[in-house]
Amino acid sequence: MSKTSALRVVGADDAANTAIPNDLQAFWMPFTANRAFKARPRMIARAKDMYYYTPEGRQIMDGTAGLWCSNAGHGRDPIVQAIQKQAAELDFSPTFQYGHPKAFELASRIAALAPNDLDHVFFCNSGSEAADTALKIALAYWNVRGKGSKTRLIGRERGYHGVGFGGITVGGIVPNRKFFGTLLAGADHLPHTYNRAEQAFSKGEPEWGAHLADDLERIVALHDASTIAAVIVEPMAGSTGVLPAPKGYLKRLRELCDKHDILLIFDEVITGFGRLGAPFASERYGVTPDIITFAKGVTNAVAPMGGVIARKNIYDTFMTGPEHVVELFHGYTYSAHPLACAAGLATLDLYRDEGLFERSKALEPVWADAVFSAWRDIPGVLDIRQVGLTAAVDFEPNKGGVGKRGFECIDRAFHDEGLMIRTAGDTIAVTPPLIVTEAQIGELTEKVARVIKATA
Ligand code: PXG
Repeated sequence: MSKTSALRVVGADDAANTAIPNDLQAFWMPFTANRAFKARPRMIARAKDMYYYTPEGRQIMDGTAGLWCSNAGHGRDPIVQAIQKQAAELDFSPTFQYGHPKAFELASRIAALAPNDLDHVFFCNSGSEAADTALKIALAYWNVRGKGSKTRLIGRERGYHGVGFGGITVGGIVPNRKFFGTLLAGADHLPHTYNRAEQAFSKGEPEWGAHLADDLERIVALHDASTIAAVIVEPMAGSTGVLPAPKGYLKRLRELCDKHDILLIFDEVITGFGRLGAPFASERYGVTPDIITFAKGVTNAVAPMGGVIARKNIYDTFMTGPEHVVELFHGYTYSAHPLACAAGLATLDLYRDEGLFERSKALEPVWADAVFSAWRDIPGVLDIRQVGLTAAVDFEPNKGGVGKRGFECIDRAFHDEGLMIRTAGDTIAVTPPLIVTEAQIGELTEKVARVIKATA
C-alpha cells in the first residue's frame, strides 16, 4: 500500500482551506479516542473570530477558545500580519549565545504584566515545557544556594501540569500517570480542593476549603522542609473540570511556603492572559508566587510558546560565578522562536488595545448568571462551577456508563449544535474567547443546555 496520503481537494479557488484528507490513519491523535474520531470525524478547516468552520463550510462556535488558548479569537489580522512579516524578515535565529530583539522586547512586556518582582522570563514552547522548566529552575536554585537536599516537588491531586515527566509527577490525573512507570522520585501531593457537598453551585471561588492548604504542614512534618524544593498548583484547575481555588486558599499556601522556605509555583498556563479578568490570576488573588508558568494565550495560540517568569532573587541567585560560564544548563532550540515572539508582541498589543482583560472582568457577572440560569434546573445536573470566563457543569452519567454521556456531548455539540466544548468524564467545560458578546454567551449556554438534555 502506498504511504503517500492522497488529498481530495474541493473547490480549486480555496484549496488550502478545503483539502480533506481521505486517509485518517497515519495521524495518531493526541488525547483523542482515535477510532471513534476516525469513524465520525469532527474536522475543522478554518477559523475567524468566535467561529470555526468545517471543510463543508458549517459554522462551529468556539466554546473553548481552542484549548483554553485563543483568547482574542481566531484569525486576528494584526497577529497574522506580524507573523507573515517576521517569517520574511528573520525566520530563525538561535537564542543560545545569540539574541534577536523581539525576544528581549517580549520578555520585558511579559515581566511588566507579571506581579511584583517577577521580572525575568525564560522561554520554551508549551505549557508542558514550562512546567518542567519551572521545576528544574526550582531544583537548581536550591542547589546553587547550597541547599541541594531540597529536592522534593509537591503537586496536588487533580492538578494538570502538562505531560512531561516533571509535569505528570506533580500532576494528579490518574490516567496521565499510571501508564508511565515510577515517574520522578520524591514527589508528594496536596489534596485537591473540590468537595461537592460543601461547594456545589458556588458562583466564583467557593467559601469552603481554605484549610486544605494546611495539609502542607502534614507534608512538611513527614518529609521535613529541608527536603522540599517547591509546591506547584494551578490557581484554577482547568483540565479536571474548572476547580477554582477556595477563598483564602492561595494566600494560606503562600504563608506556609514562606514559613518553611519552599518556593511557590503558580501554573498559569490557562489562568494567564485574561482568563480570570487580570493579566495573571496572581493579581486577582493578591498572592505573589516565586515562579509563574505561562503558555497558550501568550501568542493567542497562533504560534507555540510557553515560558516561566521568575522573581528577581531567583534570577540573581544564578548570576554568580565566572561571567563566561553558562548559568543555567537548560533551554530549547526554539526558546523565543522569532515567529512566536512576533505573535506574542502582536497579541499583547491586541489585548491592550481592545481591553480584553478588562472585558473579561466586566463580562464575568453576565457569564456567571448565564451559566447558572441555563443549566441549574436541568434534571440530573449535579454541580456548576464558574470563575472568570470559565465554567463547568457536572451531570449524572447515562446508561452507557461513566464518561459515555460526556463523549456523546462532544459529538452532539459538534454535529447537531455547531459548538466546540471540552469534557472531563461527565463534565462539560466551556471557556470562550474573551471577545465573546453577551448574545453569544446566551447562545453558547443554550446550546450546552440542549446537549445535556439530549444525552440524558
Ligand atoms: N499546565 C496547565 C495548567 C495546563 O492547563 C499545560 C500545563 C500543558 O500545556 P501544553 O501546552 O503542553 O499542552 C496545560 C494544558 C483540557 C486541556 O481541556 C487542557 C490543556 C491542554 C489540553 C486540553 O483539559 N492544558
